[in-house]
Amino acid sequence: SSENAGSTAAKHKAGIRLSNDTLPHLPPSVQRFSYARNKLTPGIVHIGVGNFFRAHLAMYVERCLHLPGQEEWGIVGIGIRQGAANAKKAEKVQSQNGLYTLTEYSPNGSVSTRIIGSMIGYLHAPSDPQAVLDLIASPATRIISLTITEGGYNIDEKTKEFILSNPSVQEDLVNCKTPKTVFGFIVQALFLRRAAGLLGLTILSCDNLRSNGDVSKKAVIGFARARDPELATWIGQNVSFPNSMVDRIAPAVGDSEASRANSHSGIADETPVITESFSQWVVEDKFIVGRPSFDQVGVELRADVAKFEVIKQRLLNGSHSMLAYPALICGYRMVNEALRHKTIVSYLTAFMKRDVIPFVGELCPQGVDLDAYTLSIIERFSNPAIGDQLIRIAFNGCVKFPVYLSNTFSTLLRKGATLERAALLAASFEQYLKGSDLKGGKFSPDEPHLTGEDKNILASSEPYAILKTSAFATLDLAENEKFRQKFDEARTRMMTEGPEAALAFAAAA
Ligand code: CS2
Repeated sequence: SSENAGSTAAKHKAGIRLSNDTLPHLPPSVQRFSYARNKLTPGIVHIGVGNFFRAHLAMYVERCLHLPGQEEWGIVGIGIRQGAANAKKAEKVQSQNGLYTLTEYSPNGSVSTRIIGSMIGYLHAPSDPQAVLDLIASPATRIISLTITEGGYNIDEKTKEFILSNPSVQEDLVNCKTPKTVFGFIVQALFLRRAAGLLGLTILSCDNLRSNGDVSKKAVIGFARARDPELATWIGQNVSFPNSMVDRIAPAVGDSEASRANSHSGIADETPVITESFSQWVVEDKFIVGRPSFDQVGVELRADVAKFEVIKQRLLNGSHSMLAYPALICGYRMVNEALRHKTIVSYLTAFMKRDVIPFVGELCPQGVDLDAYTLSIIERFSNPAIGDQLIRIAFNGCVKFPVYLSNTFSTLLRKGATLERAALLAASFEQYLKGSDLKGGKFSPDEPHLTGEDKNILASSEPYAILKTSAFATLDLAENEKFRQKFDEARTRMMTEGPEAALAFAAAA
């Protein structure tokens, strides 16, 4: 779930440009919508218009718009971040009237491109905060959806509370009418809705968090309570927060990905999105003032979302993180490239079959075959067409581990189970932070959520510094003698025999 929709330099201008005007002239191989786009009105305001949103929620809404009576579910995207690059992105999106191509690559090699028209507007919040508040506070808006990344919810991993002391939160609490943060905008808009006697709405998180709806509620109510307890009570009664499990791999789109997609489509899209053919969305049917006909377009509306989340985060996202660091250290840069190696496949399979599955027990949703799920993850990661980047997955490990891996690791520790793979993850994360692999290659580690304290520990010569950072908070790895020993072994093996040998050893453990 990254926020880097439009980082495509427009090198590949070959092909027709994309806008309302060129729609009738697009290549016939590209699938186009058949609804009347000019009849759509905004019912959904989406914050965080990255590739994942554009490949997932916007695609499901696109399908809905082809059904009768769905005109009121157009989406307006909101870019919340400051800065020239983000203002530029807004310009690109607007220059294409919010249209973009979604190119899907299936594991069997077939490729298809469709135009997505569900995003009918886009606002860059720092350029016009009032327009954003007016939109969310308008009667037509019934859903605020979010893809603001795992780290965007400002929740303390230990206390599970919204971090009120965060300086940008404090600033937004003082300047309520001119917010800058996601929750500042949401709460001010809800304040305006309440003052105008309007209904509440649904806040729909589409981020990979445990209980993403409950976490969103914590954040919104936490902010609101600090501002005005009565408003917080009103929100508690008038706003619903469905939990959801989201799944679709959407790689970063740089120049090469963009030109590959564009040369397939024949369209010079400034903001193309690429993805796999697979897509899944399991969501609680808790939409307090209505929703698009998601149930008719492949979305699973169910009460047991938490179980799907456990399986997906521990197996898929967990495997992604387990893969990214050792694979980068081996010199690989693409997910599918790493998966061509048997050792890596057996290491990931061992992680899923020995470290995760034996311990999920009744957390597994009924009817889900975990062996088949494991195989499908390997197949999806191996898909050579999609070209997913290890560096995308490695990004922000410090926020991802607590969501994707800490349950698994703490269970392994508690049960006295095999720690070799967990230890290799920690050792390779340490090496990754140095920005170089063990083959002489370099990359730029990106860990925006490492705290000042983390950086001090890492810069010190303290033993087991990496295990003491917030990436592994709550696990107390540095205090665990057995873990320290496995960590030392993994590190020594990686450095002396090489990362492949360390992987082979971990795969067999
Ligand atoms: C990845 C996810 O960023 C990551 O660490 O694991 O973006 C993953 O691709 C999606 O959750 C797939 O649904």
